[in-house]
Amino acid sequence: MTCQPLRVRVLAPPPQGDGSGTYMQADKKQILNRLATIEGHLRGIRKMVEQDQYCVDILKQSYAVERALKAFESALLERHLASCVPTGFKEGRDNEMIRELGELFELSRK
Ligand SMILES: [Cu+2]
Repeated sequence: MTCQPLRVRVLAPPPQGDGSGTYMQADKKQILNRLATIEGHLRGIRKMVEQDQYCVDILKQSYAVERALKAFESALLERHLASCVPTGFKEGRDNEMIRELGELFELSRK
């Protein structure tokens, strides 16, 4: 990920102190967990192909990976919109933020 560091908390802030990124880490961990699940799933599909399993069964698993990847993208985009984008605007990088979001929107439709 090439995002700016998370500076805006999506979840409720800790009771006191600055929290030192506890929530940020949980967020990143969730995203990494999603990726790990997808990687494991893909290895399973590879094994199915190597073992000449039925195409329909392999395709069903592949569709499931696609759904998992979409969920990963949603989570990452949500994180970006909640953290990097507001930070970019606060830092006066409005045009860059808008250009990037437009680019993402176009790519997501291809
Ligand atoms: Cu971001």
